[in-house]
Parts: sequence; structure tokens; C-alpha cells
Amino acid sequence: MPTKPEVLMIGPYPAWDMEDLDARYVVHKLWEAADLDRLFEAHRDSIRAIATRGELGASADLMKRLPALEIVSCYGVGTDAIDLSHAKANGIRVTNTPGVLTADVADMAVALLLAVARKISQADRFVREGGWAKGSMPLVTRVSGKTVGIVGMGRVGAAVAKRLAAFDCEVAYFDVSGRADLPYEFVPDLAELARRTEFLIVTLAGGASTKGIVNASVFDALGPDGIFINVSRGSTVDEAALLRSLEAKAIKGAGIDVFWNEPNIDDRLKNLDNAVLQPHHASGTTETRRAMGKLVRDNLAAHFAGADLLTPVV
Ligand code: 8YV
Repeated sequence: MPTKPEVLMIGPYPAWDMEDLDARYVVHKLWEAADLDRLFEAHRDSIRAIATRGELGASADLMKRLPALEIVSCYGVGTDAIDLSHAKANGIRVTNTPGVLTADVADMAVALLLAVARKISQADRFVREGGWAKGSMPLVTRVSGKTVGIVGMGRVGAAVAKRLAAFDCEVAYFDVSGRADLPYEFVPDLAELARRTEFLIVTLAGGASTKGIVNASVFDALGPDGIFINVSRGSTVDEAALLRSLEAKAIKGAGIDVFWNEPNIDDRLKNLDNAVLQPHHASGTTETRRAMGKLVRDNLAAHFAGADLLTPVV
């Protein structure tokens, strides 16, 4: 019987994926290893694949410790935490999970916008804590028909735009270039987009080119009636500037799924009554996570069978 390929997992997947991976491969679980040096010493020449997650990635240092590494398969579309140039330079293939999570992430962007504008969390507490019996819920903000700026018109950005167009919103967007295939207005200056729109939704890819791109001047331009939503990566935002704007009510509110220091986020965020927080869970539905896991497993299987990868990045 041929020996099973060895795979290093950086973080766990749901049970249905773990069962399948454990059956097909010798799986080394980084998060369970008591002694990492011993794990690398014992298996450095036999680990041929890494299975990681979007937010966990794979650094060059990690890949360098595995000279037999052939492929990094990422459970997530964002590959900003994977050192792609190191992988490319060393013939290490990389796959991700595009497409299958687009709808859920776009749904979450709209859900967060509605939650912040309509104060869904506060209203829920108002009912549970007896406020309703004493008086009326304060008035909130309409979403339908407003102007929305989307920062990053990729797959997710386009799916958010489509949803908000159905809310009769007027959509404009910022990106490195305009898209001729879409009917929305392209605004090449991010602060200008923020100035012209009431809601700003970030759907950019993470990484060096977008780091801190949403900065203090963008929040100033968004202004006190503005609502900010981020379902991309925490790194795209100057989080200190966001905190200052929310604390000073220089913007109306924010819906945030992604942060700088996940999962140990800045405590100041937890004290804000004008922010709705999510635990990086925009793709976290059973349906999407099943599809993501299958894509990771199918990419690994294709690699070891010598077949074409389904969703190669590098
Ligand atoms: C996941 C993500 O939450 O797709 C991405 O880039 O960050 C998310 O879909 C993550 O990869 C799951 O751990």
C-alpha cells in the first residue's frame, strides 16, 4: 500500500473536513503540537503540503522549515497572510477558495449595514431589558435609496453592489481601476468617494498594497452621518483612526467583521455603542464552509494525483 502524503495543518477545519483529511493523509496538527521544534525536526523532509486558513496563512519562515513542501492550500479566498513571492520563487503551489464564499460575505456586509443603521442590537436589548414598556425606541437611519461607496470592486464588492442596488441605493466604488462591465460609477479617489456617500463598505483584498488605506482623512470625509462597514481584512483600515472617529461620533457607526489583532481585539472596540462587531465570520455559514473545505480537499487531491489544480493562485 502506498504511504499517505504528509500534511501540516495550521489551524483546525470543521469535523467533516478533518475526518476526510485524516483518512487520506498523515495530518500534523500545528495547534496541538506540544513541541514545534520536535515536530519540524521529525517531519521536515516528509511534509509535502500545508493546509491553512485565510487569517492564519503561511509565512516564508514556516515554508523554509519544510524543504519538501509542494503546495499550500488555503481555506479562504484571501491569501495576504501567505508569502506568495516565497512560494512562487520556490515552486510551491498555492490554492485558495474563491467564488464559494462571495454570497455569504456580501450578505454579511448588507446585514452589518442594516444592523448599524437600524440599530438592531440596541433594539433587541431595548425589548429584552424592558425599555419598550417605558417608552418608544429612538428613531434610526434608513438604508434604502441612500448612496453607498464600495471600496474594492472585486467579486465580493460586485455582489454587495448588486444587493444594495436592489435596495434602490446609488452605488459608486473605488479601486485601482474602473470596471467596464459594471454600471456603477468609478471614483478613483477614496476620500472623495467617502465624501460623496453615506455608507462606505470595504471589500478590498488585504496585503501590503491596501494596508491602512482607509485612514483618518477617509473617516473625516465620511462624516458624522456616515456608516463604515468592513468585511475584508483588518489591515486595510487604520484602526486607531477608526476608534477615534467612533468614540468622537465623527462617524455615525461601524459594522466590523475583521480587525487588526484577531481574536484579541482592542478592548476599546467593545465599549462602543455605535459599532456592531462580528468574529471574522462573514463566510461562516455551514453551506459555505462545507464548500470551502471541499475545495481545499479537492485541490490537495488533484495535486497528489498529478491533475490540474481547481483554483490555483500561484
Ligand atoms: C474565513 C477569509 O473566515 O476567505 C477569507 O479570506 O478570511 C474567511 O473566509 C477564513 O479563512 C476561515 O478561517
